[in-house]
Amino acid sequence: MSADERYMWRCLELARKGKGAVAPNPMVGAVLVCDAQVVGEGFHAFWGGPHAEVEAVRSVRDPECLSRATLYVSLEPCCHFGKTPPCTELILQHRIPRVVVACTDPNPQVGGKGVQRLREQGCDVTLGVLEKEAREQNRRFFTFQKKKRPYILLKWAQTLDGFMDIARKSPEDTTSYWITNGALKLRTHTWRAEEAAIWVGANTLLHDNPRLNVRYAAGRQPLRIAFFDTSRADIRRFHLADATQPALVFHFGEDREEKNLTFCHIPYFNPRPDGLLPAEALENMLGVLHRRGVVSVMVEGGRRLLDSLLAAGLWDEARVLEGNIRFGSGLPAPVISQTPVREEAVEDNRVFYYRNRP
Ligand code: AOF
Ligand code: ZN
Repeated sequence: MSADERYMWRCLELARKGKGAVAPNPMVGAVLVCDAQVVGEGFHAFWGGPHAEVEAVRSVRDPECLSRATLYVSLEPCCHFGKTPPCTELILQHRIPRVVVACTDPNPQVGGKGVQRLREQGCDVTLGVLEKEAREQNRRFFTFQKKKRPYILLKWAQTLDGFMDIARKSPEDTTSYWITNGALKLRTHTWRAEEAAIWVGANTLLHDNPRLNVRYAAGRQPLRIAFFDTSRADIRRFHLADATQPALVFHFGEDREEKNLTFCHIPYFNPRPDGLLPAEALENMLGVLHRRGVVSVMVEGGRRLLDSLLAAGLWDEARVLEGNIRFGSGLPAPVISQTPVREEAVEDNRVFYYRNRP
């Protein structure tokens, strides 16, 4: 590993400390090196707070050394006024002669202009050190900026014989059959805390009435999201709308705000002949989430919403939990026609990780 790569690893490690607190901003870490010594470190710690470069410069004891230093940063320095002033100007002001950047910032307000500004002012910029790793760390932010929609993570549990539920005789039958083990239940709650939002379909809301909060792990509570035709029934009968934490409901009615409950209008749509939600309807909902700064969603079912997103290619990652049990018959789980990128054993259960690689 080269010296540039070693310092960039440290930037990625520092960046991680902002996890869960910076969204919808990216996680960013920065290291200042002078005469082969690390003289400063910093990371973006919370949304609206100082950027990594600012923290790194602040942490330096002897600012004199900055005019001989190299700044390592895991994302291109910004050149715009957001909540905070441009980092490029800070770098130029301190006459830092060399900057090593992992990847360009996909935010259209920056998008390469930060690197360009530094180079025009005579700064020596190296771009692309640990680029793949840096993009992976901020994959939610990259997808959000580039595709103008949240990063979409699909999650479901299935039996060894590929069913996600038993065969229900009537809609009133709401007995729940647990598929996966206790360890995976804890894991699911950790995952919930890592995403900005959790999204379920109308049938899951009706049949399971899920709470969609984080109970068995520490961390932030995600925004709870569902589509529901509020002209047909009162949404308040569901846990999701209990106002204990924020929820967003897509409906055909008007935009409306109540305490911890946001109603967002989407244009009327009919399901496709095969029962799935049309791609356009999904895109409308995702567009609303993008405008509201929801950087990632974990979709926890049901079958129709998962299948609709899969059919439309609107997904980035999937985590399929396999319990050590067979149903023999029932509701078949969705099928992903790609090979998993990773497989993990959790006691007697397994998790298959997929990435959408079109
Ligand atoms: C950097 N260093 O540590 C981060 C950057 O509203 P602001 O001022 O916080 O700007 C947010 C945008 O700045 C964000 O969308 C992304 O493009 C960039 N984030 N840039 O130079 C950092 N966190
Ligand atoms: Zn900045």
